[in-house]
Amino acid sequence: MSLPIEQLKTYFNKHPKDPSNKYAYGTAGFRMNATKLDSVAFRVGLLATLRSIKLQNQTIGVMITASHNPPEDNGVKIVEPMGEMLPQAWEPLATKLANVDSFDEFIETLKEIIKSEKIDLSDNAKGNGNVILARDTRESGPALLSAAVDGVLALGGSYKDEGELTTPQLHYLTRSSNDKSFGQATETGYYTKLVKTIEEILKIWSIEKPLQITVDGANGVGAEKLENIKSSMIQATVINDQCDKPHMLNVDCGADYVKTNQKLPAGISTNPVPLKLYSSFDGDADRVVLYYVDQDLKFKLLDGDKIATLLAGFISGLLNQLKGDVDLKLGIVQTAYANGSSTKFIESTLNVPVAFTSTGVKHLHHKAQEYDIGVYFEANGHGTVLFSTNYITKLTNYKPLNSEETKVQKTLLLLVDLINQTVGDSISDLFAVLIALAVSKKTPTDWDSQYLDLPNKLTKLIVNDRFAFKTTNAERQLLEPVGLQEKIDETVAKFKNGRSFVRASGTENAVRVYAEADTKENCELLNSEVSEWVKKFS
Ligand code: 16G
Ligand code: ZN
Repeated sequence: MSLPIEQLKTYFNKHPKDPSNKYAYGTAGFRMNATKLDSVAFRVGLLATLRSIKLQNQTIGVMITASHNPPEDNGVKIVEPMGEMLPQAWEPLATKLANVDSFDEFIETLKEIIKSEKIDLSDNAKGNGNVILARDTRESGPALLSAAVDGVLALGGSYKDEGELTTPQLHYLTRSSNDKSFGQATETGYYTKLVKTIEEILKIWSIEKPLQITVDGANGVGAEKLENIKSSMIQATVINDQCDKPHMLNVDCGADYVKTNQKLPAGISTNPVPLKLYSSFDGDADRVVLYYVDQDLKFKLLDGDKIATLLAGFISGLLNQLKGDVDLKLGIVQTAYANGSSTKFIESTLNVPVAFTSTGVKHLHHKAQEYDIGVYFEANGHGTVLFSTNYITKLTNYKPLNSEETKVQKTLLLLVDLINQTVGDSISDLFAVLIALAVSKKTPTDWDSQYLDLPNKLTKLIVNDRFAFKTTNAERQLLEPVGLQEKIDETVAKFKNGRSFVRASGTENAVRVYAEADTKENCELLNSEVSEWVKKFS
């Protein structure tokens, strides 16, 4: 097959690009106001098809979502055959293809990609590409999904429209379409695998009380999908579940709202039950945070850092119960946003090494793959636990010394099926947390009291040029504007337990300023002093 020029032209003209729009494949794909995304979705569909042809027609995923962004935004991103993010080397290709204006430049760019990536269009014995697509509940979703489908058809590829799914479900389906051992490649297959695993673990530990939780579904796709997890052992009550009202998506609710504002979402805020555990998903259900109110109705957040420490502590506790030889490397991956107290707790109490990466799941995910058990979570609740092949082999071959060890061994192996191995997943992370609490007989308060978060404040500044802010050391220090880091260091030194960093957002035209210190007043003061320096240097 050579490029079907006439066919490409017809589709190209159907999805015109406004020359004044500029696009960049950012931290999580293209994301912006949905009205500007039609031409981008078409081109991403096309690029996903090329990626599939390059990878011998393995299935590639395309997800239409803007996660926790407001309802009027949308986005589009590509998922690799094993459920990972698009390799970084392809991001500039996506950006270039999204930005060309004329049809001639478009064809020129396609030819360049085909040449530089050594894509053999003539070898189409297996097909002309295979793409599976899904979307969240946004109003703009169906049209953008059709535009992406046109991208697949323009190259004569095959596609499957999975309709509304959570982002992690699309990752699951992409992976299981290529890797049969991962699970049945249907939405039902996703639920069956999860429910079966949860029930097995509960049975091993003779837990008879169903797992109970109230979940704020952000009025998004996660709310709808959670309802499909049906089991006598799971009692999930979903609130903010109006997925048929897309204008309410993420409005006054959802994981990002709760984490950013450090307060209860709509639907719970007026009548929280003290000491009861609650949870919030984000708009595409790849982030989860939990929380409760204490006896004095004070809000207590259990964010991504707390989830990481709970799960790492749970897994290492189980491993320690095996007295035979299981030498497995456990590590936690965090970003600069991780609360300083969590890092200290992990290193000095859990005795687990911590690695830092830049913000964005792709960075954390790759780092986590260096361990046998790689626990990664962003403070915002996005993360998962990755288990290596070595982990599975060692534990499968382990000879338990007694019945207690058999329970531990089985549980450790079942965790691989419980926790989504492709990407952070609100649903599976939530159940991993509930199981860790149930098996280790911990209350939300026990979990929360492992360490006390340092007061922290995150603010956003609009600057002339956010690209002038260049960071190093996992975004914890600034290289440019030259001289600004020295000022931040001098300011931080004035505060007890002070820490602050400044980074350009990867999803918004802004710079973010983070500060933590011993008291609420001090972290606010530190944040505002650093912000003043940022303004002076921009
Ligand atoms: C994206 C990232 C998220 C990160 C956020 C940071 C993925 C799938 N999502 O939403 O992990 O925390 O960007 O946004 O990687 P920022 O760069 O605007 O601060
Ligand atoms: Zn999300």
